[in-house]
Amino acid sequence: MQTAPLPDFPAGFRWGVSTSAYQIEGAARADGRGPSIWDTFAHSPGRVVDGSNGDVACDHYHRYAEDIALMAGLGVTAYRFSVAWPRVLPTGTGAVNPPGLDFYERLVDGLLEQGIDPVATLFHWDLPQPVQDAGGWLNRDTAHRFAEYADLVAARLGDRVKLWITLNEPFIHMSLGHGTGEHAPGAALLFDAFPVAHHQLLGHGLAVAALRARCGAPVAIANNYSPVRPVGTDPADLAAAAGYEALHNRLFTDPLLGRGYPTELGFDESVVRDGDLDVIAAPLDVLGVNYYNPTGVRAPEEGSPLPFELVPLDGYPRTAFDWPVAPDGLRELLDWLHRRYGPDLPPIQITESGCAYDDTPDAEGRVPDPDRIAYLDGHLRAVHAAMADGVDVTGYFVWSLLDNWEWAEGFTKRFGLVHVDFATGARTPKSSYSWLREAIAAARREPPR
Ligand code: GBH
Repeated sequence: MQTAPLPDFPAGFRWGVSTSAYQIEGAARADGRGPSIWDTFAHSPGRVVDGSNGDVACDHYHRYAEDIALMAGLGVTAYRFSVAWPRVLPTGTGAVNPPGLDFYERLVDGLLEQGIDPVATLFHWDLPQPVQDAGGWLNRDTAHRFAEYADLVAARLGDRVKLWITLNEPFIHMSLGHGTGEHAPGAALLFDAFPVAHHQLLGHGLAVAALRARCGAPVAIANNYSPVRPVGTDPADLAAAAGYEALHNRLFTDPLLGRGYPTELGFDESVVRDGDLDVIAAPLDVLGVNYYNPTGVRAPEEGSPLPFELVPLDGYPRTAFDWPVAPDGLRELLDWLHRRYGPDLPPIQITESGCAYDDTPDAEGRVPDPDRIAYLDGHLRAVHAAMADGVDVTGYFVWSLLDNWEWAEGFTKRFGLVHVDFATGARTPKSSYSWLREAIAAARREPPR
């Protein structure tokens, strides 16, 4: 598919792809890896739509060299992966498992050989099961265990990782993992899940301090955001939308950027101790923004357990996940962050942006995915427009390099630039891969003198 050339991005803009450990690595029992809450959850009947699990996934643990070659061919300047805590510390704490750290060292060194910046996320939801058995993120101790683990990884890789990301989407781990139970560990506490927010943030702040003591690499967190649009004009609809915005977009970011927790949500903050908010507000070098789509919100039906109702927004094409394709929402979101946090907002990198479609190889073995090309083209233009509005955005990572294991959706949602045949592990670059390769090459070309 042909698209008009993209506008110019500044030299040094980071072009990346993202993945996460449990979604691609497989090798669940190899080389001393311990179980995580996602192993337990996926192996429990009824939790994952197709009954699958991440035991094998993309077998990236064994095929990482091939995957680095795919990234080199794409021309990205950065790769965002996550370190599996239970690979490094099989019981979550205590004795390190050397082969686990060795794997990430081989990966990091392989990336550097290709001139690709390693960007390492320390927690992408795969908590060691023994840490969960001790209370998981409901227990304040987990914040300290996380910082110890961060310290250990930084001691080994701190001289080579170019950007650390402490947590991925703590909102989703709180809300789906502990609010509704759709994700591991499967707790359904609704608003009583607040301690999971606080302890993750505390763990983030303690990890930032540990990383700073170990190395000079910049530090970030990756939050998911969604611009909130009220559906309906009733004061009750507007209030529901404002509440959802506080919950989804501000609960984590307000305390990270020194404003404390939004009070209007009425959380029981008795787990917050003196000094915690200072730890949490440790300065960040980059704010990671994961963006998928805007959210429509209106007042709930009588008797609903939630103070809002999420409604599909009209007027947009939809992905295979039924999420609206709304590049305008990304500009709206970036402008909102810029307006709301002003000088307190660190430079932003879009740490995830992408879409799922039912991509299948054709008779010639090619995988045409024109909808993904349109998606990426639109979202890159939206980033550029936000930059012209004055928002400091320094990178964009596509979710994802590979089709992978999509949590509770199992293997039914394909987000990759590269198609994966899950029966054989065979990788086939899709047409979006070729499109992005050309876009990155054009952007990285020296501007004419
Ligand atoms: C991310 O989560 C994860 O970090 C990543 O692991 C995952 O594979 C990827 O995204 C794709 O899912 O109410 O229908 O508008 C994304 C969190 C939560 C974003 C639900 C989109 C929209 C739902 N998502 N949300 S809708």
